[in-house]
Order: sequence, then C-alpha cells, then structure tokens
Amino acid sequence: MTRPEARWKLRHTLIAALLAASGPAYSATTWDPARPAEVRIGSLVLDDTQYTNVVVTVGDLHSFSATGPQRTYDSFNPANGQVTFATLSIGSQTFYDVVISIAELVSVGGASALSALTPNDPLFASQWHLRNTGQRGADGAAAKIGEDLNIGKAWQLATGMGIRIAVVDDGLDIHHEDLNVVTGKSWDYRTNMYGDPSSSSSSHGTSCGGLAAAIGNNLKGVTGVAFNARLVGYNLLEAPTDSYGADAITKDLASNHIYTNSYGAADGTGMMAPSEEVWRDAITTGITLGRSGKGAIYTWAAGNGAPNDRSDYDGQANHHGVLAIGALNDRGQRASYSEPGSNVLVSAFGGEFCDSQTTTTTDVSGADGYNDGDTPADIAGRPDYTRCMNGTSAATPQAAGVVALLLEANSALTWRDVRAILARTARKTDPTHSGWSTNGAGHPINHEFGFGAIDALAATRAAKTWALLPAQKTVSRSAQLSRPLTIADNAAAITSTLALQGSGIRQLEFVELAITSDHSNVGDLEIALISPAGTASTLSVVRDCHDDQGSAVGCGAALSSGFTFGTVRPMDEAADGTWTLSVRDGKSGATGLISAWSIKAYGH
Ligand SMILES: [Ca+2]
Ligand SMILES: [Ca+2]
Ligand SMILES: [Ca+2]
Repeated sequence: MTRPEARWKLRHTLIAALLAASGPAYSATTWDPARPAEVRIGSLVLDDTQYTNVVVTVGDLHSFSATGPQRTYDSFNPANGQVTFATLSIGSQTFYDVVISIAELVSVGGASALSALTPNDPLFASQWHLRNTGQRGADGAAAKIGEDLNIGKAWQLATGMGIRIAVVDDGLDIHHEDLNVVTGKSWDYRTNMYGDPSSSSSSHGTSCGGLAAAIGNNLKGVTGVAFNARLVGYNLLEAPTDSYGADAITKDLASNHIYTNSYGAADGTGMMAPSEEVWRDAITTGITLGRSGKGAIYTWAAGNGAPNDRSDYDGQANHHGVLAIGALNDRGQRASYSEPGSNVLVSAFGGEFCDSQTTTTTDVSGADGYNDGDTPADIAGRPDYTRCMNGTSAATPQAAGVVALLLEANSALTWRDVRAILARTARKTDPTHSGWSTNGAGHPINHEFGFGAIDALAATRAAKTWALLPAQKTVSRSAQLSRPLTIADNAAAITSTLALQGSGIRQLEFVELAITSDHSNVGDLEIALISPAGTASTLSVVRDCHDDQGSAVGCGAALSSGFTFGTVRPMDEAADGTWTLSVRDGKSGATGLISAWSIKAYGH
C-alpha cells in the first residue's frame, strides 16, 4: 500500500501525464478531476467474472497511450495488482491502455459471470465462424448453432493487442478500411523490396488477413479473430521461388510474432511433395530466433485436396515447426475438401462453397477482388467485403488470430507452448465421427480434425495460467534391418519394429518418420506408425495419383530418396518403448523394398 502523501504525488503525476497527452473522446472508465482519489471502472474482468462499477484509488501509473487502437476490456492482474483500462476518460479527453496499480478498492457495484463481447461491426452477425447462431447459407440451410471458435468471452481476456501477424500470401490490401496494417513494413516480391504487396487480384491474402485480424468494434465491416492485432503482407505467391519462400517466413523476424501461411503443395494430386532444405532451414531459424528465442509461430494450411489427397504427403505440413490447420464447415464437420492427416493439429472454420456457406471477411477494396460489387452470389453493396472465402486457407488465419490472443494473454509462451495449448484445449467436434480415438495420454484424436476444433476461450484461459514446457529434447533412432524389407505385392501388411530406450522424453510433442523405399508406386502403399502406447498414425493410403489435368497417373517412386512424415497424434505419450512401422501394398503390379526407416521424437 502506498503512503497517502505518495499517493497524492502519484495522482498529480498521473493526471498531469494524462492531460499532457491527447486523444479522441470516448466514454468508458472515467476519472473525475473533482474527485482525484478515485477511478470509476465501468466493467472489470477477473478470471470468469465481470465486476461492474468498481471504484478504486490509484497507487501508481505505469503506462498509458494517447492514441488507439484501444482495448475493448479492462482487466485486473492479481499477480501484480495492476489494472489495465481500455480507455480512461478525464473530462473531454480519453487515454488508452492505461496501466495502474490499485491502492485501495473503494466499492464494487456488481458481479456477474463473464459475458461474451459482441462487436459492433455490421457484418459480425454473418460471421458464423465467430458466433454461430444458425446463420443460413446461400442454399438456405442453417448452420449448426455453437459450431464456432467460442471466442466471444475470450475477447474479454485478449484481442491480439500488441501482436503482429505476417500474412504470407498473394498480397494484402494495405489500404483497406478494416485492416490495421503496419505502415511501410509490407513486402512486394515483384520488386523485392518494402512496398505495396497488393494488386487487383490479391483477394486471397486480403481475405486471410481479415479473418485473422480485421479491426473489431470500429462500426465497419467485419471482425477479425484478433481484432486488435496488426498485420503486414508479404506477396510470396506473386513470385514463388524457393529462396523467397524461405525469406518470407523469416522476414522481420524480430517484429513479427506469427506467420500465417495459406498455401502449400499442389492439392488433389495424391503426390508426395518433400519440403526444400532452404525452407526447412528458415523454419528452424524462425522457431529458434523468433520472438527473442521463444519462437515465431507458423500456422499452415493442411490443404484442400480431399478426398484424394492427405496432408501427410505435404513435406511442409509434415514439419515439426509448423501448426497444420484443417477446415470445418458450418456444422462442425470436416469440410469436404479438407485433407486429413496425422500432422493436422487442430481445425478452424472454412465452410464449404459459396453456393452453400463460406466465411465472411475483407475483400480487395472496391470493384476488384472476389466481390466486385456486381457478383450476385456475394454481399450486395459492400464490395470491400466477401462472404465467399473458404478452404483450409480460411481456417489457418483464424488459428493465427487465436494464437495472437494467446500471446497477448501470456507473452512468455514459446511456440511449443502454443502448440500444446491448442491441442489440449481443442473441442471434440463432430463427436459421433467414427475416426475419433483416444491416444495414450488421454487426448481425443482424429485424423480428420487433429485434436479437434480450436476453442479460443479455453485456449486463452489456459494461456493465462500456463506452466511453460521444459526445454525440448529430441532423439533419433534408425530401425536395425538385417536386410531390406520386402513389401509383398497386394497382400497383408508387413511390420517392422524399433526399440527406443533412454530418450528421457516423458511427453512427446511431435514424431517424424523417415522411410526410404524403391517401391515404384507409392500410391500402392498404406503406411502407419504405431507408438509404444498403441496410437496409430496413418501416413499414406492406397490411391491413384492425378496430374494437373486430373488424369490418373502413377504416384511414382516418391520414397526412393527418403521422405519425412510427421505426426502429432502421440502428443504427451512417453517416447520410450517399441515403435512399429506397418506397410501394406494394396494393389497388384508395382513392388519394392524398404531399405531404411527411422524416427525422430521431439518432446520433453
Ligand atoms: Ca471491423
Ligand atoms: Ca472487392
Ligand atoms: Ca503393388
């Protein structure tokens, strides 16, 4: 408790400091200069409770901002006794993000359970992925109430304030009225310099950016998941070289917290697509050096190639350093196009197609983009917005937005903590789906959804009290094969085992499987890795591959120089024990041998 004299001094310091700044008028928490001892707080969030008309005396001023963007909530941190006010009005002046210590609590007017925040953005009501009230799609079918990110209450805890998200895509409309873009820090790969990454056709990135972080509560357009986060745009897809691909995901690494990536290997072909070494090196740099060593977070689209494709065939989605995101429709089912896979961490909402129900977000301003103002299927009279964004492309920036909430709620989280929180707090969506099982650590898992639908409230709450994971351990082991394994043609599965002891990993985070085989058509192969606890990760299924024109072709000897799969499914299981590789050739004709296989376990 501060002594009275000191309090008087601090109060005068505070008021003088506040009055020296300037900002637009806004009514919320108020301070009456005639009663300088007291601040009247309209609504204060602590844990799961909102307190109203809280009157406190001020101990110390820690910081404030004279300009927005403002928070939309006031919060009390019991750990340090500090209150953060979204806005504080003194007479006609308003200040933002004012942080004080409370000297004394004078009175509390009321208390109620935490309520959902309803942003005032006019198109929020159609953003079913944020609040699913059973909105009807273009086909007249109603969405399933509650199948959404569960974010309304989470916004009382965090909104992405202070977090910067890089949208790596085909561009970003940096002049859009509803996007908060950091000035001068977007990159144009057409000229390979800072500049304007947008074009008349950069609809995809502009829609992704809005899903992640369109400005919320500004009486305009839509609401982003992290509606107080800021964006930069990198138009990699305008010049998609390997070196630019590595550059884009490490650009301004000291300033970006999250890189959201809604692109990847060709969809629908069934072909294996290894990642490039320069790209893997860039991810390693990002998760090692980003966020002052806590690691940048990479959200990655699982892919839209179902039913013929799996995300397991995508060497980027297989990387342990990315969070692969699947897509759900407005009924909480896997979207028809969303690729299943052992690497899918969690799912967000992509909808199906524009003639049924998709997501509503920002579009390239004016007569460009998805909505040119004259597209009957799209939002009439609002050419700066679209209701036709879909895909794992739409789900992935939603995940990035939720990650921004987590990082605001707890800036100490490493990228691995973020992955663990998303997995452990995910909701078991489409619970009667036959693919659900429980892994050895008790987590529900499903190849089609990962650990389930992202639950923003559960994740944000968990972030606030999260005990950081210990340092990561890794261990690699190769199977000891006395001779190459023959895969019997169109026959029963063969198995091979690998004993892992002394890893020191009590809780797995990720497991890689590398297989080298000369099999001449990998599309004949069903491949699964079974953990010591018995959790099976399907990594390849029998299929036809397709070329760019959609014609059936062989899948080729894609394992001839080795290929690395990845799985999150054994998360939190112990690593030690017997790992089993199961391989079945399900088509007669092509044959081959497995000459080597190995695993690399990541955990703690
Ligand atoms: Ca808005
Ligand atoms: Ca437009
Ligand atoms: Ca065969």
